[in-house]
Amino acid sequence: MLGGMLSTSGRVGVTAPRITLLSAVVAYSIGATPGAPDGINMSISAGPSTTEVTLDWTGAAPPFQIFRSDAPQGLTHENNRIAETTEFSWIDLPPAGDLFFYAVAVACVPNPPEVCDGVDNDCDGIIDGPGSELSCDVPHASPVCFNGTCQIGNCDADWSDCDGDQANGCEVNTLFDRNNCGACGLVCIPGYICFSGSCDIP
Ligand SMILES: [Ca+2]
Ligand SMILES: [Ca+2]
Repeated sequence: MLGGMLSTSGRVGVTAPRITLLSAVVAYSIGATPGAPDGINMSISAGPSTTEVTLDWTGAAPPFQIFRSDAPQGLTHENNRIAETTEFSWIDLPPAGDLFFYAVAVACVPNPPEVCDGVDNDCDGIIDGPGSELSCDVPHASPVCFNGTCQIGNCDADWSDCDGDQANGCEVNTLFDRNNCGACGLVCIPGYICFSGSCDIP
């Protein structure tokens, strides 16, 4: 994934070489869609010195950010960023005696505010974080941001989503819609109108 997206894959856990032989154990891939490949394939190896590890990767376009943490959770948080490079390789000198996880990601380009679009706009490591739903315009509803799209959270009072279409929000006013009078699908018989949510004589 290119552009401003925090694109993280090739996450590999490795035991610091002073303790055991290098063991690349797990590769993670997350991004806008968890599990989706982002085009970066990273490998990790011991050396060149006995205390160093070398990361190599292919795919995507620089600049890249390098992350290191002793836990896979939150690996790509900015606090774990150890370097930025335009190369496709990085030699790291990790502290001794721990298991480390590495990630290489396409560098995030900050473009706040955070909006609901599947992109980490403010580069805080959280895609579509709290507040991103404020960018949504979902008619007659309080919006939520889900999987990068604006969706209906709750309909406003007296409005309903009768067609299941998130894009037009809660499109029916059930107080006055004779095809959805009081609730979706409640149709007034011919000659009646819908008034205050009840079918009534005109
Ligand atoms: Ca976003
Ligand atoms: Ca709808």
